[in-house]
Amino acid sequence: MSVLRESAESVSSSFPTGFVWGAATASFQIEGATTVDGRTDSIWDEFCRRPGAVANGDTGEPAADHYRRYAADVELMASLELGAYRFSVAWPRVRPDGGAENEAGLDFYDRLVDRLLEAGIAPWATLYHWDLPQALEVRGGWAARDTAYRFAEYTESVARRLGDRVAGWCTLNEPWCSAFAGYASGRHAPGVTSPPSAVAAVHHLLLGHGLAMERLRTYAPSAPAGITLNLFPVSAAAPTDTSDVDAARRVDGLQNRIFLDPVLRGGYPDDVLADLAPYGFTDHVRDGDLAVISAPIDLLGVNYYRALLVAAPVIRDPGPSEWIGAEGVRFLPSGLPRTEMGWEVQPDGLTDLLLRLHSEYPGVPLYITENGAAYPDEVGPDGTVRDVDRLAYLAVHLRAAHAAIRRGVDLRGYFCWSLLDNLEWAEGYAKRFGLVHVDFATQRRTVKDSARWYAGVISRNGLPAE
Ligand code: IFM
Repeated sequence: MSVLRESAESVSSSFPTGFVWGAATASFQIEGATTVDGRTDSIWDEFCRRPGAVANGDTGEPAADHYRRYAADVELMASLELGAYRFSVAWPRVRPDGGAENEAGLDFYDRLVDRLLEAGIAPWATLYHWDLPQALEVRGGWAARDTAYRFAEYTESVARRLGDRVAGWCTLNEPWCSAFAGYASGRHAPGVTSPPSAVAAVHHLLLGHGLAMERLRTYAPSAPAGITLNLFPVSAAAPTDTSDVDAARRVDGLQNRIFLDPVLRGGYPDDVLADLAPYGFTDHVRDGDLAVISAPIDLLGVNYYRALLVAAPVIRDPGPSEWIGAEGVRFLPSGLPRTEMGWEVQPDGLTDLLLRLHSEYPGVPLYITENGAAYPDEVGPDGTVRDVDRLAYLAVHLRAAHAAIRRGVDLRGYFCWSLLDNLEWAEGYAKRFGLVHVDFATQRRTVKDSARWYAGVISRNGLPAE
C-alpha cells in the first residue's frame, strides 16, 4: 500500500493529546513587498545587493509574495489541516529604521493573525528571524548593546498589538546564525568578519531575548513564550582521540551550550568562557545581565536538521570562521544520504538531542520549531510534485520525535520547515524547503505530496504503521 493511501486504521504511533502540529516560515524569506507600507531596509535587503553575497543575485523580491497573498496562504494552511502556523514579524515593518512605530506594518500582522484565527489555526509569532533594520546595523548592529534595548522596544509594540491573540511566542530564531554566520564568517547578513563582534553579538542577542521576555510577560501574559535555538548533537570522530574530543567539546560549546546554559542555567559555561577569553567575550557581560537572560521561559524551540561529527583541526587560522576558538575544526561525513543542502539525513540525532535536553536541561517544555529538508522539486506534467524524499525525511524525523516522547521527553509540538518554498538566505530561491511548491515567476502554489501525507499525520495525530 502506498504511504499516501494508508488509512487511519493503520496508526501505530499516536502523539499526545493536544500535540501542536504546524508549519513555519520567516518574514524575509516569504513576504516580498519590501518597500511597501513604510517598511525600510533590513540587513538582508542590504546584503542581497552585494555582488556574490546571495546565489543568482536573488533578493527579498518577490519571495513568495506572501505579504499580498497571505489570505490565500491561510486557506492553503487550513486545507493542509495545520493546527498552528509559526511566522516571524519583520522588525523593519513595525519600527522602520528601528525608530518609531509604524501602524501600517503592525496592521499586516493584525490581519494575518485574525485570518489564522478565523481558519482555526493558532498563530505562533517569532519576533526576530534575522531581519534587523539596516539603520540599527549602521549603529553597530548586534555587536552594540543598545540593539538589545531597541529589540525590547520593538517587542513591546508587537506584544501590545498581537498579545491578545498569539498562541505562542519565540523571541529569537537561531541566535547562533545571527551572531556567528552574521558577524564571524560573514556568510549571512550583515556580512561582517570580526570574531570580537560575533562574541559581543552572542551576549547582546541573549540580553535582547531576556529583555523581550520581560515585555512579553507584561503585554502578552497569557501565551507561552521562549527562545528558538538551532541545536546539534555533536560527537568526536575518534572518541578515544583527545584532540577530537576537545574539538567536539568546543563545537558543542559554541553551538549549543553558549545559548542553553545562560538561558536555562543562569551562566555561561566555564570552558566556553575560557575558549572565548581572547575575543573579549566577558567584557560585554554586565552585572544583572544573566538574571535577565535566565528568567524562566515556558518553552524551548528546537530547530533540528542534522548532527555534527567533529575532528580536530589540521590547520590553524583558515580565514573567517564561524568556529571562534575552534578554527579549522573538521566536520566529517557519516556516509548517510544527503539533502539538497548537502546535509546528511540523521533522524537518530533528533532523538539523541531531545533526550539530552530532557536530561541536562530538565523542566522546560520542548517544541520542534523547525525540521525539514530541501530537495530539487519540480511540478510534473500531471501538475503534482512527487517529493518522495521529503516525505520519507519527515516520516523518519517524526518517528524519531515520537521515540523521544516514548522515553519521557516533554515534546509538545512540531513545526515543519517550511510551509512554502522561499528564499533560502545566501542559497537563494534554488533550495526548496516547502511543503508547498512556489513558482516564483507566477506565484502559483502547488501542494506537494509530502504536504498531503503530513496533513494525514495531523488529522490522525499519529504516524502510519511502518
Ligand atoms: O531557512 C532556514 C531558516 O530560516 C532557519 N533555519 C534553517 C532553515 C534552513 O536552512
